Amino acid sequence: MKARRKIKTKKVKVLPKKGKKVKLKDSSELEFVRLPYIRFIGVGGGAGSILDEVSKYISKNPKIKSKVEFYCINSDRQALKSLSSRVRKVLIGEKITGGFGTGGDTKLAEQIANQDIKKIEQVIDNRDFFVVVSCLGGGFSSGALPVLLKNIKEKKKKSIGIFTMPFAFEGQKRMTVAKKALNEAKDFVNAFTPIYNEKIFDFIDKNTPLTMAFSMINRKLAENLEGFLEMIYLPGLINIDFADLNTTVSGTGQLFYLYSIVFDDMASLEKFSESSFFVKINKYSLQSHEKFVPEKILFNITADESLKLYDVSSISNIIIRENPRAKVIFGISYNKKMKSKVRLTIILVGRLKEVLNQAEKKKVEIISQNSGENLDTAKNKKESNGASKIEKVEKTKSKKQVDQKVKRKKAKNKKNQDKKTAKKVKVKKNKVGDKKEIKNKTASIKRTSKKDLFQKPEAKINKSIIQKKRRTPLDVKEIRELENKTIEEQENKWDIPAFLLNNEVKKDDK
Ligand SMILES: Nc1nc2c(ncn2[C@@H]2O[C@H](COP(=O)(O)OP(=O)(O)OP(=O)(O)O)[C@@H](O)[C@H]2O)c(=O)[nH]1
Ligand SMILES: [Mg+2]
Repeated sequence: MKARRKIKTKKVKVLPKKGKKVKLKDSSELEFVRLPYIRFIGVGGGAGSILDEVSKYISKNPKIKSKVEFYCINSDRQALKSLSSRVRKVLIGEKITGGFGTGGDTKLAEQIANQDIKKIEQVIDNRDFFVVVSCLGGGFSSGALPVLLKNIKEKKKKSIGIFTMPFAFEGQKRMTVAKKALNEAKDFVNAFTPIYNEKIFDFIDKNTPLTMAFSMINRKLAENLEGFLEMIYLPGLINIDFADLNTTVSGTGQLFYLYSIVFDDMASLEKFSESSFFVKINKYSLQSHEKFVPEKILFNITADESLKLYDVSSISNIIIRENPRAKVIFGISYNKKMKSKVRLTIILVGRLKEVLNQAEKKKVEIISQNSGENLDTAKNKKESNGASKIEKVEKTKSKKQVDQKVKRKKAKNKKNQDKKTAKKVKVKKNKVGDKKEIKNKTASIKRTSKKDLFQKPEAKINKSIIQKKRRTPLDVKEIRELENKTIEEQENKWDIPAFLLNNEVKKDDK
């Protein structure tokens, strides 16, 4: 019998150590590719219920169910036991709480989370991207959350947070606990989204039982997350993948909003967007983004093959209208099952207007310190340019470069000047013949010119900043953030196709 020839396959590693090996159907070359997994981690009882609902939803979607994992961390054994086997359970602080909840004690939650840090570390081991869910206001959820997030950040992994805020009827104290936890947590996540439980009243009537109301909130979240996972994991005609997600969320403490909406047809999508897209979407969702400025937008359109370029263009225009200068990554997926329906999944990452304004103010201060101009001049200069905030960040950097260039030019001019003077001195030397005096002059000129040439212009700038005003750690942090942001922008990973930039496809032109 003939021996079967061995077919050689090439191993392609996307992320070396992570994920399970997945066999691709249509390529013998790329037979083994490791898919990066997104791991969901719920913190506390409410988050466990949410992940139970989300995992139920996802388990019905064979295309993505094997690509996500669900974990729940809690001190309450009973609450963990009530979850389905789709969610892996991690019991924390058993020795201290005896397997019960913390009874609203955030300090106790923090203490047991730190004591059981090894268990938490195991949950974040061997994955790089986490979606952390927590229902703020509760003891365990509010106290243990920062411990988990801090650990993720220290390990230089990425996380986005989905944090629910309590109902008004739960009392002021719970809201205060929730706000405090949110404030602590946001410095450790790349981006977070607050979900206002209270907003469910916009969707339910008076007779809806509480459990049903919670279930509705959780289901809404599950629908959005399903769209999000499909966008990341399913191949598209224009594909959005994990790397796009990574780029979109990079940064610290940003706000993000996630929506996945199915429209009956293109006409209803267009009708939806007749007035402001955000105002509409705000009404539609449990999230809230008054005063939110999206700086990065990742969106995907799923439709059947009849989707027209014009449709894509008009959807994009609707989205971009909110901030035409936002960076955009977009994808298109075909799905025969959609028939005339259109699904729009969108992630908006940005900051509140006032936060941006504060950052802007700080930038002007830094520029004025760098250039020695007074605040008003620096501000006027920036404003007269009429540049966008994103452009302004770039300008902060280019301003530095310009300063350096000017200094270099000055140094060069001085060198030339020195040479000329040296020549003149030489002539004089020949004429007068006073060798000693001339030698001293030349040496001193050479000394100063060398010193000038080798003195780094940046060093001068920094010195001047230090002399003018001692920078606080906050200043340093902000400067660092600015620099990171600029670098990110310069990576130029973003592609806005020409037809998306043409914002003027108006209805009347149709
Ligand atoms: N959206 C949503 N919110 C929930 C749900 N269950 C609880 N919550 C909210 O979450 C808050 C915190 O509740 P839990 O998560 O049960 O509290 P915990 O963190 O386990 O706190 P302790 O039991 O005190 O340690 C509540 O005040 C509710 O506002 C849920 O199923 N869905
Ligand atoms: Mg609990």
